[in-house]
Amino acid sequence: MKFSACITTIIATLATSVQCHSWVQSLEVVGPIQNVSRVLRDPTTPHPGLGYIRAYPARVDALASNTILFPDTAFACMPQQRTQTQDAAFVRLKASPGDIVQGNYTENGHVTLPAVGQLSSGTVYWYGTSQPKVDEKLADVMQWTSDCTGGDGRGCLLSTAPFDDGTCVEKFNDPAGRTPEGILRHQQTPDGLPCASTFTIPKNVKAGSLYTVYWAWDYSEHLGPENPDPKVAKEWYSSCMDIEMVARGSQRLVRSAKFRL
Ligand SMILES: *[C@@H]1O[C@H](CO)[C@@H](O)[C@H](O)[C@H]1NC(C)=O
Ligand SMILES: CC(=O)N[C@H]1CO[C@H](CO)[C@@H](O)[C@@H]1O
Repeated sequence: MKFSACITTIIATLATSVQCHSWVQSLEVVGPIQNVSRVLRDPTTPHPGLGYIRAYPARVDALASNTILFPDTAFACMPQQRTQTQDAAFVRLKASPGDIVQGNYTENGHVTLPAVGQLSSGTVYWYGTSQPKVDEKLADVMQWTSDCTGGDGRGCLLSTAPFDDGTCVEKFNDPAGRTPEGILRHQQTPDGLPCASTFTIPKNVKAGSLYTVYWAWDYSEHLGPENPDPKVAKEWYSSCMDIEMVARGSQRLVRSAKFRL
């Protein structure tokens, strides 16, 4: 294989695992009354109106990607994202209770390169809580439900979406090995397009607080049907982020305030 975004490794359990990567590159309020510009932003520099994950390393880098092979025992966040820390330039999103937020992440070939026997590029889960833990476990988070009563009740499942949003494609030079669908998308958007999904911040989150959001991507099925044995490696990825909750109508919305009246 001439090129792959992924590196195939054999890990201790004798399961073949492909180390891929993706992470939440930016967050943006897209509703319900925001003026949605939907302009594609260069992810290597911060932009007004966009928010970023915890401790974003100020550049596009695999340092931002967190691979989870054993979701039953793993932390929800990578070490540098376990506390509510933020890069000075790549700031937190500001949003209000009830806002619809869009998160973007690059497909990095996980949609358009079938070379690894891909069955599905998997599912993305967005979870939210006002009571995050430094040692948050992914398995505890995954018990949260959309009615917010699941597991220990500290958080909610905000949204579930296919990783492949039907349009995303990375920029590539050589179409060899790409899926026909990937080649088609690339013809339509030669500069590439990130994958995106949205979630709604619950209306009862308090203005003035930090609301924590966990993005978890289950990519386990790309090699075939998922093995339920917790001792067999899976393939998940996560990003952890905080959103600064501000009252609606506050001056965060300089660029769109007139559309919110
Ligand atoms: C996020 O992704 C969507 C869908 O690809 C795109 O329309 C939007 O412009 C992207 N946002 C940023 C900030 O790049
Ligand atoms: C519909 C609408 O008002 N769109 C505006 C959103 O903001 C951009 C950038 O400020 C304007 O160019 C659009 O006209």
